[in-house]
Parts: sequence; structure tokens; C-alpha cells
Amino acid sequence: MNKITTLDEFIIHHEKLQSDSTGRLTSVLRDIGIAAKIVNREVNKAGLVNILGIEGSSNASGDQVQKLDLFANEKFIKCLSNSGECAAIVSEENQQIIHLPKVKDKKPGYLVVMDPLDGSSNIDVNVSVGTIFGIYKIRGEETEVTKESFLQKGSDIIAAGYVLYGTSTMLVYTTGNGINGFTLDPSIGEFCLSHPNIKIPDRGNYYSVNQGYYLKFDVEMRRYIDYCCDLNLRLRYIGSMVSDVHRMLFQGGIFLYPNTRKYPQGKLRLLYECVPMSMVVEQAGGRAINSKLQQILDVEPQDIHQRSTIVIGSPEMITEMEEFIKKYTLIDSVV
Ligand code: P6P
Repeated sequence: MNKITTLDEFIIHHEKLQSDSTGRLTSVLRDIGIAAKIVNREVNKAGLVNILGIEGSSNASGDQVQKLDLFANEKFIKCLSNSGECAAIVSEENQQIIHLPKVKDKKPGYLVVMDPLDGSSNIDVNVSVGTIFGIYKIRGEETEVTKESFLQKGSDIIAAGYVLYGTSTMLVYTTGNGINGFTLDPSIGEFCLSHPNIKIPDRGNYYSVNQGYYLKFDVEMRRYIDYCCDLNLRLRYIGSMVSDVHRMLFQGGIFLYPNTRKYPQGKLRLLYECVPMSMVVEQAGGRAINSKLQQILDVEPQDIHQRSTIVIGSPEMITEMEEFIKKYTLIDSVV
């Protein structure tokens, strides 16, 4: 029987490999692991207890907030308050930044961005949902954390990952040296290393987009989707970014959420959906750009809840799509 490596063991082992490590990031990652276990317990019995159904309020995205969204948000905030290493959080569920209380004499050095329960519209119909998180350092010169503290380029993120509450519960994260997947073993209540050093296939047979918006996409995006159909690619779209991107990490493919008339800047949030998922996919050998063909991790955020278009996935498919869009836009501009 192979040795079980728990998430905690893995984090501590890899922290020791980094000469400048202080153990402080380790504490933040472990707090996230604890919150994920608590949320998993509730997600798994959501159909049995009265935490389903619309709570009534709406979040920064204007989505109806379901009770499980609020529960997840509350648990991640509470767990991230434990170590005293995280100063503040940006969450999809809160319009303002959340300042965390100081712990003893600790000087927090990190900021967390998160979508505590992504894909919440799937909750009531028992389809997988996820948590997305990213961790930044507080920039050296800052003494007080403000919204501006979070407006760092994605390339400055120091850790990113997601939790997928699916047929099994997996936590996938990176601190910039590749990505690793941990599956929750309910019998011991531990996330155990199950998918070391995940690498995304160079291409895949799937494309993932909400085809229902086809007529609302810009013409070049419609033509690219036509191209995917010409290639006989198969459409897979779960409506939960974590689930769609997770599938791509293992089977390859391309996920697109372009701009539409309803979302002229794109629907997904740059800070706590696009950037962390782009960091994970890039660390797995993939690529992530926006409709303007900018690398997602190079975009300078202007607001903590700003939206972004995104095209993310297998490197050869993203590059092919880039060339397709450039060629098509060029042709379109000259005819
Ligand atoms: P649509 C879920 O609400 C989410 O933020 C992402 O997880 C998902 O990819 C997208 O929105 C789905 O949006 O407009 O296709 O329902």
C-alpha cells in the first residue's frame, strides 16, 4: 500500500524546501484546507437539511445568494481568521473587503481572494460546485490594507487553487512549482495526495462554452465556435467554472466565457475566478487569455469585483484560437 501523504504533510514538506519560507503561508493554506472540509460536510448533505433555497439577498455579482453560499463564505472567513497570517479577504459574497481581527502579536502578511461557492446555481440540482482561492502578499510599503492592496497583477499571486465538491471532494493548489491534487478521504477526514504534478494535455476533444449565448457573442467568437464544431469537438459545459476547468486539466480542451451584450466585460470575476484558475492552469502547462488576447495574469486590476472575459485551457488550443482570432479580425478589418 502506497504511503498516504496528507495535505498538511505535503504543505509542510514543501515549505521546508523553500529556503526563505517562514511557515506563515503554510498556516493560511492549512486554514483553507480546514474550511474546505467543513464546507464539504454541508455541501454533501445540502439536500437533507434546510440550507438549500434562495437566502434572498444578492452578492457582488448580483446573483441570488443561496444559504450554502453564505455558509461557505462564513466558514472560510472564520477559518482564515485562525492563523493571524491573513489580514483581509475579498469575497464574491461581500461588496467591501473583509478585515480580519489581529491574533496576539502577529503581523499578518497575506491577502486572500475567494469565490467561496462557485457555481451556486447548481447547488439545488446536485451538480458539482467549487471554491476558488488566491493568496497574495501584502506589498512591503503598505501599513494599512485597503481595496488598492488587492489590485495586484495575477502574476504577483503567490498561491492559488480550488476545491471541487463533486463525486469526490478534491483540493488542487499551486504555490508556483506545479500543481497537485488532494482527494478528501472521509474515513480519516484528511485531504490525501491523489494527483501529483498534474499536467494539462496539449490539446483535447472538448470545448466548453455556454452555447446558448452564441448569437450574443462577437462574430469572431462565433466563428471560432463554428471552427470547434467543424473539428467535431464535443461540447461539455457544467455551468460551474471549477468543474469545467477541472475536467480540462485531465482531458484537455478549451473553456470560453466571452463578452456578451449582458456582460460586455465578460461575466466572470477577474480577481477571484479568472486569476486563480489561470494561475493553476498555467502551472499545469496551459494558457489563459482574455478576448483582447491579453494574458490574464498580466492584466492590471482596476476594481476588486471587476469582470473579465476568459479563454483558458490546453496550450495548443489557446494558441490556435489566438491565431484564428487575429486572422479573422484582420480579414474582417480589410473587407
Ligand atoms: P452562465 C457560476 O455562476 C459562474 O460564475 C461560473 O462558475 C460558471 O462558469 C459561469 O458562472 C456560468 O455562467 O451564464 O453560463 O450560467
